Amino acid sequence: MKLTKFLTGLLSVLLLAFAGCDLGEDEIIEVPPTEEGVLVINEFLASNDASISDEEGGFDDWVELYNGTSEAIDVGGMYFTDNPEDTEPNQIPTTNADLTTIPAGSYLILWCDKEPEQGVLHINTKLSSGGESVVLIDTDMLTVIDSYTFDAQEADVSMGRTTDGADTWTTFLDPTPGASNN
Ligand SMILES: [Ca+2]
Ligand SMILES: [Ca+2]
Repeated sequence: MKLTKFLTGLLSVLLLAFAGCDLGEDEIIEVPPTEEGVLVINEFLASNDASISDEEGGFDDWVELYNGTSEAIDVGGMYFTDNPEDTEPNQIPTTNADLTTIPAGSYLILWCDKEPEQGVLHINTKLSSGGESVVLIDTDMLTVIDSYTFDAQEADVSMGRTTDGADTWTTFLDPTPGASNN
């Protein structure tokens, strides 16, 4: 009786193992792995001599955000700082959602010019070409959405992700503010 039970159990395990193998192969074919998109700091220029200028004609430092998700994201109410230890990061205003909303798969330029009077996309801090950090914090003022720490930067040479949203960073002699890094 016990032996029969053991053999039945063994058979079940073996059958399940084979079934599992088949199921695994089917899963790989039927459901290809998908990478969930994210909101990231995608590129920045910490020393702007002649890259692009803002609407006031200022060649200011800029940070490019990329919305890799399938939904629009309003960054109004989120925070940006150049210092991960900052206890008073700059809040992106919530007063103009048209300007602060990034469509799915699109880009947004934040100007780091210490000229917040120029509009909701102008952050009250500049980037240091000597090296520091770029940090995007969620509306709770706690959750770091993305951050990157960089060394000394050359004028008009940006740093960005090798492809939009990728984990690896590189320098770009031809910056692509507001457009794909590819
Ligand atoms: Ca400006
Ligand atoms: Ca870009």
